[in-house]
Formats: sequence, structure tokens, C-alpha cells
Amino acid sequence: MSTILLLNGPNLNLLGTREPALYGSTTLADVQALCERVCQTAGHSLEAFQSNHEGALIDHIHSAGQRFKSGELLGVVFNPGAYTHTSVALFDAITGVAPMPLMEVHISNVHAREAFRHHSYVSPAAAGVIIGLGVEGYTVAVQALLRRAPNAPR
Ligand code: CA2
Repeated sequence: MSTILLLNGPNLNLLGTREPALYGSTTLADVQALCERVCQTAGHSLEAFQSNHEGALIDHIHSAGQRFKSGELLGVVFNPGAYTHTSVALFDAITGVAPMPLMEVHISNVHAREAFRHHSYVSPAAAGVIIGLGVEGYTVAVQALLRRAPNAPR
């Protein structure tokens, strides 16, 4: 049994409580429960962490990299929030733990929004990018990591 880390960046703690037209009415706790169910069905576990602080997210990526190396962690599902569009430090952290797979998720279609949301510092370091599927994108990302697991059914 291995673990997937679900990582969420700034303001995603507000999910489901505000701006439902953009982000839907599912809460972050609901998202975590959904992802946990998908992992458990495949015989794995899920850990979740949300932070509004860039350094805390970086620390979790570093420790995920160690745990990936030891075979304890399958990879990371990450919605970096607005840090997506600003953070060279997150790019460096993710490339620093290569080849740990990290799936970048955005609930909204960032390409249909303001121009400043069209560029991601994270995408070039990510194993995959899921954009605009709503909160369902998180479970798609979890499934993509599960399929990469050693001994995953083909
Ligand atoms: O679409 C996404 O998932 C985003 O990563 C969400 C970020 C935004 O800055 C990115 O451009 C795209 C914002 C997260 C804020 O989440 C809220 C949720 C509910 C209410 C208010 C904020």
C-alpha cells in the first residue's frame, strides 16, 4: 500500500463557500473524501494538505520527494492556486524532486480567464496538467497517478 499526497495552495480552503459560479459548491473536505475513496478502492491511501503559504507547500513537495524515493508515496496531486502564475520557487521545488510524478490541477479553465492566468510556472515541471474539469479534475489526476503505480492493473 502506498500513499498519494493531495496538495492545495492559497485560498482553496474557501472552496465551496464562495464564488460557486467559478469553482462550484463542493468543499475542500468533500474533494479530499472523493479522492480518498478513489485511492482506497485501489488499495492505497490519501493524505491531504492545504496551505496559504508558499514555503509550507515547498516543504511538503520536498518531503514528498523523499517519500517517493523510499517507495512510500506514489506522487502528488497539486492545485497551486494563484502561485501557479507567480512561483519560480514551486517550479524549482518540483524539478528538485524529479522524477516524482506531480499532476497539476485547475478547477476552472484558466485559459478562458484573465491573461495573467494563462501562464503556469508549474506546468513544465508537472507529469500532467488537468484544467477546467471542475473538482472532478482532482479524481482524474488521482487515477492517473494510480495507473502509474508499480503493480497497477493494466
Ligand atoms: O482554477 C483553479 O483551480 C485555480 O488554481 C484557482 C485559483 C486561481 O488563482 C487560479 O488561477 C486557478 C484560486 C483559488 C481560489 O479558490 C477560491 C475558492 C472559492 C472561493 C474563493 C477562492
